Amino acid sequence: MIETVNHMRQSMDNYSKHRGVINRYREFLSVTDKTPIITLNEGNTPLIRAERLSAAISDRLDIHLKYEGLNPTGSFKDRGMTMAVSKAIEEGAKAVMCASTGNTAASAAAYAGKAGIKCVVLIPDGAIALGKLSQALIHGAHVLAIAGNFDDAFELVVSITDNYPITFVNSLNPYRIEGQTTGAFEICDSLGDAPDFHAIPVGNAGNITAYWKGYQEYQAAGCSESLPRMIGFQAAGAAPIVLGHPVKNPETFATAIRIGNPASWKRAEAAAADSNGGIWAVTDDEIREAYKMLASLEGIFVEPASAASVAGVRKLVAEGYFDSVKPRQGDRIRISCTLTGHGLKDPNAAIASVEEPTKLPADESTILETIGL
Ligand code: AN7
Repeated sequence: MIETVNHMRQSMDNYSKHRGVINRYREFLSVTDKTPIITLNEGNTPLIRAERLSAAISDRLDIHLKYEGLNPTGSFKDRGMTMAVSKAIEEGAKAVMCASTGNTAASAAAYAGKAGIKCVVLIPDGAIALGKLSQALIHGAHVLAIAGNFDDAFELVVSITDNYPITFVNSLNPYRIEGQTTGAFEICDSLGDAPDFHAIPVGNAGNITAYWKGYQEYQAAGCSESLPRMIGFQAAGAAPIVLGHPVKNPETFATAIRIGNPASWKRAEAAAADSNGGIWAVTDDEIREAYKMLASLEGIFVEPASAASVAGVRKLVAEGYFDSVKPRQGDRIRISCTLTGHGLKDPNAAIASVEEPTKLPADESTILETIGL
């Protein structure tokens, strides 16, 4: 009985504690008492110490995984969308619009639904993961699949939202970036300071921009002491920043980051340069290997784009990048990796990366023989 009561008290406590990133970090965000807060209780995602993964990659690394797939719509986009939609409502908007490789669409659709306004999303036809498409549709967005890629969709949305009364909620909307700074705040709160390095996938380059801004603001406010070196990773077939020019027909199985002309290109380069980090490309094979390692070694199922951060850390280890680095504290280099989206977003990518299930008759002895018992 007492145990039950204690358990109930504890869960009520948890219930009241986290009410989304705006409530938790409001002094860092452009909100006032008048801002209506549209939240799905995003944020507060776990930072998971990845002992088995670290051991498999390098005994000099202490890797921490920020599992953003546990946000309400299954990706980091919710941190920015709560801000963008709350501010849109404050400003009297009746509709929001975005271009998307899938996750922004899913998040915008959910928050617009919660706010009771219209949502229009432009997606590249046939090039977004099934889970994301299902989300945008079930939340009631007007989903337009265009004959073109993300970059084409993005240009159209910029032009339409510039000229018509519909609020732009891609990450060039400054409130999106503001909301996404909270990922960095949470990591500092979990670790007690910033890590030595922060690894992150780069697509449209909003998130690396936001994390770097967040780390700097937290340090300036006296909430953390240090700054991490930002290390970003693009897919090799969609690596405009690494190549130094836009990619006309970007290709990668990590469809979330299949982007050839990132909107926050310059700010991503600045984050890498100013933090003494960098931006590199990882191949689809390297991404796929990291994707499987996360699932099998840590029990964490991410979508392919998310695994680019871990693939990148592995690649830099192989190149000796960390060899001359001294850990700021302790004897291992502390790295946080943003795992941007949940693996269930893209079940087809998982199925395509593994063996088919073994088909057997419903017969015990055959089963025992097959599993070696
Ligand atoms: C899982 O949804 O651009 O560098 O339209 O979904 O901030 O763009 C998604 C991007 C990484 C890259 N991982 O972040 C969109 C979209 C996942 C993503 C990225 C995305 P940015």
